[in-house]
This record gives sequence, structure tokens and C-alpha cells, in this order.
Amino acid sequence: MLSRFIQRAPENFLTRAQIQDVRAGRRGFLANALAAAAAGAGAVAAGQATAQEGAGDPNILNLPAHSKGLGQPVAARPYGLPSEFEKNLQRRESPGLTRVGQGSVSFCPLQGLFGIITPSGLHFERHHQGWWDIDPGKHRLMVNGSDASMLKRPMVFSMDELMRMPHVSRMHFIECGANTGMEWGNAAVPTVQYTHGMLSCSEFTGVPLRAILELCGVDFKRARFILAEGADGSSMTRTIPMSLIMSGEVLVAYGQNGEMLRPENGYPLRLVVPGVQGVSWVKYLRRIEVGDMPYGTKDETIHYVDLMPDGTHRQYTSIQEVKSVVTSPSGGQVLLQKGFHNITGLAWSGRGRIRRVDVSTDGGRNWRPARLEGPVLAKCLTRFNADFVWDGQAAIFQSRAVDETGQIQPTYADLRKVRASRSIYHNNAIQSWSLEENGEVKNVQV
Ligand SMILES: Nc1nc2c(c(=O)[nH]1)N[C@H]1C(S)=C(S)[C@@H](COP(=O)(O)O)O[C@H]1N2
Ligand SMILES: [Mo]
Repeated sequence: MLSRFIQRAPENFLTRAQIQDVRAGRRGFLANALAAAAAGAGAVAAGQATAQEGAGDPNILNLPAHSKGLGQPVAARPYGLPSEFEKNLQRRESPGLTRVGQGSVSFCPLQGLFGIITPSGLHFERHHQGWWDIDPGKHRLMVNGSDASMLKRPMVFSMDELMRMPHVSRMHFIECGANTGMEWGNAAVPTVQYTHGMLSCSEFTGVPLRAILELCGVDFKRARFILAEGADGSSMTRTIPMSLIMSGEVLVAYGQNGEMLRPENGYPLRLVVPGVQGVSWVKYLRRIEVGDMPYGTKDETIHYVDLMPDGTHRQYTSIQEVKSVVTSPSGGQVLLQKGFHNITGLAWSGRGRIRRVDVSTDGGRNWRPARLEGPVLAKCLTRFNADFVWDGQAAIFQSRAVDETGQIQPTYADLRKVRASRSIYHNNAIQSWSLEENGEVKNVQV
């Protein structure tokens, strides 16, 4: 078994000594139970007292405290919190990645999540200039044109005005373009939290941007791009082509998983641009300008460009291509026993639905289809599962996704043929996790 509950060490790692303790403890527990039953004695090792309390006295029904007393009253916590025993599941920074925490990333603990929705408190964060909790009563969204002919009515919306408009709710993933960026040259970081944790998925609620532009009387024949601008100190600005907006998919969103956006994720307003890299999902959205050409701002000329093998940079490669990863067993985890294990993971594509996911347990020599969990939605995470019976031999877990447009996730060898290995952004290569004979799982590239 792979225990969720004994991986208490920071970063979800067990040291070699801890693994031995766990294994010894398991044996010790059985031995103690047998000894206690045989001897009619109550003395057991600390930590096993609950299960074994008074094991020697057949007249005492030993119930734990929670089965005998009164529990906590309702609303002891007006806003609920996870169990005390789940404290290890946290978003985490990669130490030394950036100089200050205001310009950094916290990674989502994918290894410990189920299904496809990311709990809002565990959503990854990426800030260029720190996060703010902006007063929604004072926040405004301005819509203007690069010149007067672009739209008839420049407008300024309050949150109340936006929230009166007809809204939609849609489930979509958001992935930072730099996700898996540390792995371009070699296997660099130990866990799936750090290799793939700039990825999250929520149900977003908001107004289609198209409807807002229509209200402002945009001339859709002339206006071919918009510029979205954030209200934080980074003045994050990104160009979005009008074709994406006309599909009705791009949302001016205020809702996330049934409640308002979290401050870290752009409260009270952010752009949702399904399938497109995270940087275009401008948070603290304060202004939209419509124009007739791409804006070429700092966030799209110096940053978020792809270094090609010939030394040139490719710009505006916004779509997050088909990708998947086995989230468990994954780097830093330990299989404690031989026998059955469930391989589980996530697949996604910025081009639409996931059509299939194959898994390999021998480093890509043999593949078999994984089971996709429904619903399989466009530009959303898809959960997959596959059976694995461990015979104690070394293995290499991989997953390979195919999307509805027929795009197949590449191997590292194939990706490097066209992109070389010095990029930061848009690494969608097949991830490998090696299972060693002692049960430890490690990040490798094959
Ligand atoms: N205003 C503003 N919007 C922003 C950013 C920012 O720093 N400021 N970071 C961008 C980047 S690079 C990413 S990957 C996503 C991250 O969204 P999240 O923090 O909700 O996960 O927000 C984008 N929008
Ligand atoms: Mo990003």
C-alpha cells in the first residue's frame, strides 16, 4: 500500500530510516496484537493504544473517545477547514526559484488530489508583483478602444453592474506556460507537485466577454484583438485574438467553485481564457482595450516566448498542447507492499477534449489504454486510472494523452528534436516515474 497518512515528512518524502520504521511498525503492530491477545496483557506500544486499549479485559468494550463523548457543535468553524490530519497537503514554493515571494509560484499538490476539481485553497498561485484583496465595491472594469472607431460606447462597469448580466459557469483547467519548465534539460525536481503543479482546474462563473463587447458597440470587423490589463503593480497585459472571444468561451469571471474568486486567484475579477496559457488569464482585471493588432507588451515579447534551436524566439504560442501525468504513484512516494496498486493521473488539452490516455509501466515499450473518468470536458482536466500489480521488480510509469484533434503527447526525444532543450515554456513531454525495487518512486527521463 502507498500510505497517504504516514507521508508526514515535509514535501511528502520519507527518509530511508522512516520507511524502515513504517515497515517495522507494521510488523510490530501485528506482533504486539498477537502477543497481547495471547498473554491477556494490556500493555502495548505507544501509538497503538487506541486499537488495543485494555485488550486483556474481555468485559470492557473499548471505544475511542469520539464514540463516547459529544463532538464539536455546528458552526464551530463558520468557514470549514480540512482535517488536522491533512495538514501535509499544501501548496508549496520551490525554494530559491525567485528572489522574492511576490514574484514567485506556489505549486498545487497534485499527488494528493482526487477527481478533476482543485480545492480553491490549493489552487496554484503565480504572481508577478504579489497578491491583493481588492475591495469589490471600489473595483471597476473599463472597456475602451485603441481609437474612437473601434467601439461606439466606452464603458466603466462596477462589480454590481457586471454581476447583473447573464452569466455562465464552466469547468476549465489553467496551466502556467512555464509548467514543467524546469525539466527541459534533465529531470530536475523530485515530485509531481514541482514538475506539474502549476496546473489547477475549477468551475468558473462569469460573463462572456463577447456580451460585454457587444454592449459597448464594438465594431467586430475592425477590432481583431483585445488587450487585457490587471490592476496589480505588475500591470499584467496580454493580447487576446478576437476569434477566441467570438467563440463565447472567454469569460470575465468572478466565481470559482461556487463562491467568489480567492484573492490569490484575482478577486474580484479575472479573465478566463480556456485552453490558453495561464499568463493570459489576467487577474484583478481592470481594463480591456480593443484594437486591430497585437500589442507586443513586455509580457508577450520578453517573457512567454519559446527559445527555438536556431536561437530565435517564437511569440504568441498561447495554446497549452495535449499533456498528461501520472499523479500517483509519483516522485517522492513509496510503495510499501507488493500486489495491487491503482495508477491515477490527469490529462488535458488546450485544443478540446481528451480522446484517450495510454499508460506504460515499462518505460514506454508497452502501452495499454487507461480508464477515463467522466465527465470528459473540453479544455478541462480529465482523470484517468489504470490497474497495476507490483511483483517487486523495478518499473517505469508513463502516461501518453491524445486529444480530440488527434494531437499526441510527445516523448522528450521527439520534443527536443523540434524545440531543443533550453526553453522554459510549453513543455508537454511524457513524464516518467521510476519505481525501484525498494518501493521508492523517482523522477527520471528515459
Ligand atoms: N494581474 C495579474 N494577472 C496575472 C498574473 C499576475 O501576476 N498579475 N500572473 C499570470 C500568470 S503568469 C499565471 S500562470 C496565472 C496564474 O493564475 P493563478 O495565480 O490564479 O493560479 O495568472 C496570470 N494573471
Ligand atoms: Mo504563468
